[in-house]
Amino acid sequence: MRVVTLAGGTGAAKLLRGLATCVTPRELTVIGNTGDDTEVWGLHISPDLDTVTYALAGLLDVERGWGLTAETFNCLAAMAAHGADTWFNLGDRDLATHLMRTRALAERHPLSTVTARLATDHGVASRILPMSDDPVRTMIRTPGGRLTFQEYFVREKALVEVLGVDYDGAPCARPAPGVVEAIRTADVVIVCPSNPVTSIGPILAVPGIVEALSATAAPVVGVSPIVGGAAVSGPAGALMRVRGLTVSPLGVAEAYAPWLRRLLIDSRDRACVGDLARVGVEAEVAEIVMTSRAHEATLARRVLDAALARRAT
Ligand code: FO1
Repeated sequence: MRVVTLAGGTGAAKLLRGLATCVTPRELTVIGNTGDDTEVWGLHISPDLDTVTYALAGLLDVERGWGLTAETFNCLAAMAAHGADTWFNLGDRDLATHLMRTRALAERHPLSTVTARLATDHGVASRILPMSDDPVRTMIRTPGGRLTFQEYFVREKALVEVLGVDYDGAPCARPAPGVVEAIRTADVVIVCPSNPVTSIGPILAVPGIVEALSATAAPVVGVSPIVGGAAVSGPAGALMRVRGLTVSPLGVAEAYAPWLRRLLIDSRDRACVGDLARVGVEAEVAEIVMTSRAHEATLARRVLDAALARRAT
């Protein structure tokens, strides 16, 4: 069964770990957000691709939701002594990933090739594809000017007022090799519980991806990142509001309609079932906040069952 997922970083990692227990690794494809990519100390960082890679390799720091487990930060301390910016915490072993990626990109290898190589190096058999090899950057408009996503999220701790969100470069970006074909030939497409505006939004902004999602015969099923009127993690609420979306599973469904067929929502949001039906999305009520590894696997199974039940009808 070919399972294709659209994924951000931290929010997606748990569901992907669960899916890895349900499907053969080679049958799992992850299409990852690169709108969060940034440059630090001259290095190209792809936070969401790395989070997904580390999660599937069993190496993700589970507490933080990013970076490697049992990490040290000696280089960061040394850079601070040089007076360098150190608000973006790069771990010592994580740096090897960024060094490898930056060198390969400088040698003109596309990001998709580099990402595949890094996945293999970490022992990940699943396919991890960046949404595009072309640069797309999520920019946050604030009263003080535009910030990159990492400046907004990490440096400013998502505390500044947001006036709007742009996906710089998206109109000219092409889907990375394999992205459209993976969606077209999938048996199931899953939208992970990631931020609809800054994690999934940039993927959808790449011309050709929404068209592929609309055309695929595979059921497209999502898991809501919003539970009880707030994001499970991160600043999705504020960013959804600025895009005119209600901070509820309905707002998530509206962001993905008309190609989303079914959305798993939390039992606390049971009252939204009728609203979702009105925008053409079937709701499936479940316990969607993943609190343990066992829960990740249970929810992943539930998502696959929801998709396959739909296929049978
Ligand atoms: N998130 C933080 O909140 N603080 C950090 O210092 C930080 C460093 C970092 C380094 C490498 C990496 O791959 C991710 C990192 N993240 C950090 C996570 C990242 O900012 C976001 O979680 C994603 O971009 C959103 O999905």
